[in-house]
Amino acid sequence: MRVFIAGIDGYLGWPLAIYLRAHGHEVAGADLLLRRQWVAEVGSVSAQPIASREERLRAFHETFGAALDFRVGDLTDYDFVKAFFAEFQPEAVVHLGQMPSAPYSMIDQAHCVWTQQNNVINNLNLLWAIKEVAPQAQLVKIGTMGEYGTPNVDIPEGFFNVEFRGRKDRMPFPRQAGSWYHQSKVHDSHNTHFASKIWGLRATDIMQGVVFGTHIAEMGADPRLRSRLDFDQCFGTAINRFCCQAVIGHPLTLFGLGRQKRGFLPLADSMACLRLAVENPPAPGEFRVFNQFENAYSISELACMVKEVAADIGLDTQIRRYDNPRAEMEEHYYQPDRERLIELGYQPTRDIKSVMKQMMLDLIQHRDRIEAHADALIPDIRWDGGRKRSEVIG
Ligand code: USQ
Repeated sequence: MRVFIAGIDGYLGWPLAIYLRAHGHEVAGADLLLRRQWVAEVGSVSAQPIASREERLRAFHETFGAALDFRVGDLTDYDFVKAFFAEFQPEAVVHLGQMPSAPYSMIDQAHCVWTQQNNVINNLNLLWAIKEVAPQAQLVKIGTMGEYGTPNVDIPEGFFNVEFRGRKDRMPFPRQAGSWYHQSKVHDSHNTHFASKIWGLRATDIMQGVVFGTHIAEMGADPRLRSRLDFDQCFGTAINRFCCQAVIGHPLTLFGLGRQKRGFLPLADSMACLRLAVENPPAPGEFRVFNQFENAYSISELACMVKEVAADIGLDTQIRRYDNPRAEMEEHYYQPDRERLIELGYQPTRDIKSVMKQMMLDLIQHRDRIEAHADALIPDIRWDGGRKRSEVIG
């Protein structure tokens, strides 16, 4: 299948290009290389060194014996997107090309507005380009479990049956996002649903949990093929940050009570699920929603797992509570469904501790890079728009 990857240089986009090519698909993609700039802007680097675009392309060619059409371009530039689609004629478009950080979107007015402008407009451009150039192609859109928030009821996959004043309907489940970034994904969900309804587009909206991991088997041993791994307060996410903290002997940073629950999944599971979505498209006009995660865990449960795995490889780790820079519930009910991908064949990785161990073994080799940017580990971006470094509270 011809698969276009929007955001092909990112944490998910680059591994997906390798994974889909290794599984027989033809891949092309675009990226403006912004993730590299954002991480520098917040004073950090990828813990794993990553190759330049040119080196990545050379390594891809040598590994797969075929060139990769990876262009530097802006997805908010409609002419660029439309012309690329007209040439490549995608059968599936996987949209991973957005600003993905909740804290980054909360920095100030400019970061909030830029995030929503970039994310909402580039998704609209992909929808329009599919409609105008490749109307049979499926859009596989990365949304987030965070679109739902943490309601005090079970979370279905996108839709639920409602009975109100004696009448019944199947309706979108409420979205109650927790950051300007998560809000941008809510707008995308609404726009994508609307586009599939009016134009008969095929779309899968993936409500993905927090992804963790340093590599996938399909990358082999070539260091030029490996993925980035961030640990700063904006682009580093919970397990990735904890593993980086463990390898430099920094306390694991639980925010607030640490009893917040989220869905998590290894990078390899994310790749497998995206492939399942691509290879099993919905019918024309169908807008389907998949909740994509291996399992739900509390943040303190994960920190304890990281501490235990770190001990196995001789690392002594402390867990500390920091005052929470975010406005979020720290203790809540959390019961999201996760059936649709299982029905398509998803087999969740059960042994997530071995993924953590592999990560730490990979990261130990880059301890110096993390230590040199350890300042970026402590959050100071506050949900009220202010800046104040979090302190240890327990
Ligand atoms: N947290 C800590 N300590 C840390 C980092 C995070 O306690 O050092 C807590 C946060 O307070 C939050 C939870 O862990 O309650 C998750 O935070 P996160 O930074 O790992 O993830 P989040 O900001 O929710 O965003 C990430 C990705 C985003 C994706 C989302 C999926 O950056 O692109 O959409 O995960 S989800 O969380 O399901 O919304």
